[in-house]
Amino acid sequence: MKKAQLWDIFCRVIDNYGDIGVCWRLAADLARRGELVRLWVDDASPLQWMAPQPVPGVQQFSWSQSMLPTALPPADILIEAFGCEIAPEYIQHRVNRAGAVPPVWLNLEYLSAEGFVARNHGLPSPVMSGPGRGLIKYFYYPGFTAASGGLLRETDLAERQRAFEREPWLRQLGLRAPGEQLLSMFCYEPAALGDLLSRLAQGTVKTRMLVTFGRASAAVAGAVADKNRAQPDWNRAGRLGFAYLPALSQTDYDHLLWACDLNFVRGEDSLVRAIWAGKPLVWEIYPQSDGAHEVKLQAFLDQIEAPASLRKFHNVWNSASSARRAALPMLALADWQASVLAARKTLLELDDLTSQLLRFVSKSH
Ligand code: TRH
Repeated sequence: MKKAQLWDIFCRVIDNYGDIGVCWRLAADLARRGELVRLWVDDASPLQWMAPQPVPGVQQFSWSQSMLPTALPPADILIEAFGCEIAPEYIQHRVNRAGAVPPVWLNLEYLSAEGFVARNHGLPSPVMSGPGRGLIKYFYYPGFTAASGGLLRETDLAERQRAFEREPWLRQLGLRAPGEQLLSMFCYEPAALGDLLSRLAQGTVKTRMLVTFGRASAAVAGAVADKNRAQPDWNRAGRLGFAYLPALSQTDYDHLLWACDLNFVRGEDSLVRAIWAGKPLVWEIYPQSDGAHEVKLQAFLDQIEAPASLRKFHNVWNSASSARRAALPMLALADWQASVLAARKTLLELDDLTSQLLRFVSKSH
C-alpha cells in the first residue's frame, strides 16, 4: 500500500467563507483518500458550523503555531492557499530539518474560467529570497478545462446526490411546502434584490425563498422592510414566502442546493457546488475595486455557454448601482438549467482537483 503523504495547508480568512471553505473541502477530500493533512488557519471559528464533524486524517492548527519551532514531523507538501504567504519562521524550520527532502510547495489560486488559467497552471516560480531561497513554488490553478487543475469533487458526491431525499430533508428543517418553488439565496447586498422580490411576488407560482444566514439574511430582511415601507401591499397575494436558515454545514449546504429549484450563490465555492447540484443558478461574483470581476464573470458565462436570458440576468444581478441598472429579465429556469446541466456533464468528464493535485505532486517530487 502507498504510504500516506503529509500535507500542510495554510489558510488566512480574509473575509467571508470561501477561503476556509475551499481549504477545508480540500483537506477533507485528501484525508478521505488516505492522506494526512494539517490545516493551519488564522481563524478556525467558521469550521464550527461548516464542518462540525471531525474528519479522520485532518488536524487543525492555529496560524500562530506555525511560527514556533515545532517538533511535528516535516510535511511532504506545502499548500499556500490564495497567496496567503506561509510564515518565514515555518519555512526556516522546514528547510533546516536535517535529513528531510525539500517539500513540494504549491500556491493554490482562486478559481477562474479566464484564459490565463491554462497559461499559468503548473508554472514553477523559483523562490529568490527569504528562508525558502532555492526552493520552487508551483502555481496551481483550479479551473473548468483539461488544461487547468480542475474542480473539487469528492469521489462519493454523485452517489450521495442520488441517495438524497428532498422531502425528509426539508421536513427536518421545518420546511414543508408542497406546490411552492424553492429558491436558495446566498448573496452579498445585490442592488437588484428588491426588484427580484417584486418579480417573485407577482409571479404565477408560489415561491419560498430559503435565505442563508449572515449577510444574505440581513440583505433580504432589509429589502423586505424597505418594500413594506414604500409599498405595503407589494406581496398582497402572499406569493412569496421566506425562511431564514441557520448556518448550515457544508454537507447541508449541498443538500440545500440539491433541494431547491433555483440557487443564488456567491463566491467560487458555492458556485462550484451549485454546478454539481445541476439546478438553475445565478452567481453574484465577489466585486473587486478594479472591475476585474466583470471579466471573470463573462468568462464563466462563456464557459457554460449561458443563454442570453441568463447573461442578462447576471449582468443586472451583478451591477452595483441601482441608478444605471436595467430591469431584471424574466426567470427562464428551463433554459438556465439546460446550460448548467450541459456544463456539468462536460466537467464530470474531467478529473477532479484532488485527483489531479495528487498526480501533480507525485510528478514534482
Ligand atoms: O463566502 P464567500 O462569499 O467567499 C468569497 C469568495 O471565496 C471570494 O473568492 C473571496 O475573494 C471572498 O470570499 C473574500 O463565498 P463562497 O466562496 O461560496 O464560500 C462560502 C462557503 O461557505 C462555501 O464553502 C459554502 C459554505 N457555506 C456553508 O457551509 N454553510 C452555509 O450555510 C453557507 C451559506 C455557506
